[in-house]
Amino acid sequence: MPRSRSENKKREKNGVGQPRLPDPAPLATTRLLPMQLQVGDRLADETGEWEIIGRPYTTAGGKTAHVRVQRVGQPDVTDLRTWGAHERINIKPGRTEMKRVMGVLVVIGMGLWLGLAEQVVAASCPADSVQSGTVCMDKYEASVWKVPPTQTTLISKIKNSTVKLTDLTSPKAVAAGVVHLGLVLGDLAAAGCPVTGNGCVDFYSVSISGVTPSAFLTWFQAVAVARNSLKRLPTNQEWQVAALGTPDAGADCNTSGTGPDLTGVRTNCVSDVGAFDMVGNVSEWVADWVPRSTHPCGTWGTFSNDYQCLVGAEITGQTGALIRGGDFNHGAGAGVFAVFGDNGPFDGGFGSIGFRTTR
Ligand SMILES: [Ca+2]
Ligand SMILES: [Ca+2]
Repeated sequence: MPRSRSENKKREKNGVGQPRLPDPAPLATTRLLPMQLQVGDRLADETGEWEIIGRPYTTAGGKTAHVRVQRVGQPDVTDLRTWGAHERINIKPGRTEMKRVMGVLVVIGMGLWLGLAEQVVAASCPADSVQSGTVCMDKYEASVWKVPPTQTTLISKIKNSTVKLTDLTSPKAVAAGVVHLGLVLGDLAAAGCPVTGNGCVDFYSVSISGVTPSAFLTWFQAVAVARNSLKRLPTNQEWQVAALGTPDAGADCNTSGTGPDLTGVRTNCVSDVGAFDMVGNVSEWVADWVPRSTHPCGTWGTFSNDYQCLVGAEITGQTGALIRGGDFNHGAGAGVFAVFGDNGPFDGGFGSIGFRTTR
């Protein structure tokens, strides 16, 4: 960091080569890297004053940093802030900032300066996901929940990826109308999230273990609930690289069952990066649209026994939306290469098609 003239003068007075202990950070504002932000820190901009409510994390190979914030005094107003990982952010002194300054003073007293302002903390994904290349991929197949807008704390936890199954199923949440959906045909639409996704605002996807993954949903419903959780569907490529290394159809993954297992119970059905159930259980919508494929399916030839249903092009009706991995009933045809382009984004009538999200 360039030094100011006055600081250089002070250094000269102290003698060249004598490292001078820096002044403690002023309390008016402090400039930090995004990854140094802590829950409770406050920042102000033209939209008002905001408090950090989640741990910062990075994407784009550590180049971009994100953190959840909540408007001070309005816990129902949250936002996701994004900066370049090396941008400096002005924060206002809060409880955590006082702690941070006290910590610095103690260090100075010991004759050490840790250079906290320059320290870069290792990037990490929220606990509901795994780092897969440049993205944080959900660890588990998605489950969809209706959460009424009165449940502001719960919604904040969903948006910052800290929600637990016990939060969603507590007597208080159930009494407030929180309900798990995507379990039978039509339940999402009946509850207010139509197959078009239009107006689907009180429904959220989460990545948690020990729960039936949601299905019976269209691509539009999937992207709407992902959006509401500040997430999205992975692209075909993002899904592929997160799936690599998952055992092929067999005992490890649910590929020869009668319905989906609870998320994460197949403890060996894990990919190289740590994502569960990317082979079998429920097939998974991904982001990409394609011309809707014709039948019969093709094959991968000697490369793989997985389904290869991305051939030809229907010229009437819906477009195609890609589905990956195969489901609980696909047997050997399930696998990390299994691909289906023969479903349109409105095909939401299946208990075997779900999704997972990323950010
Ligand atoms: Ca799956
Ligand atoms: Ca296979």
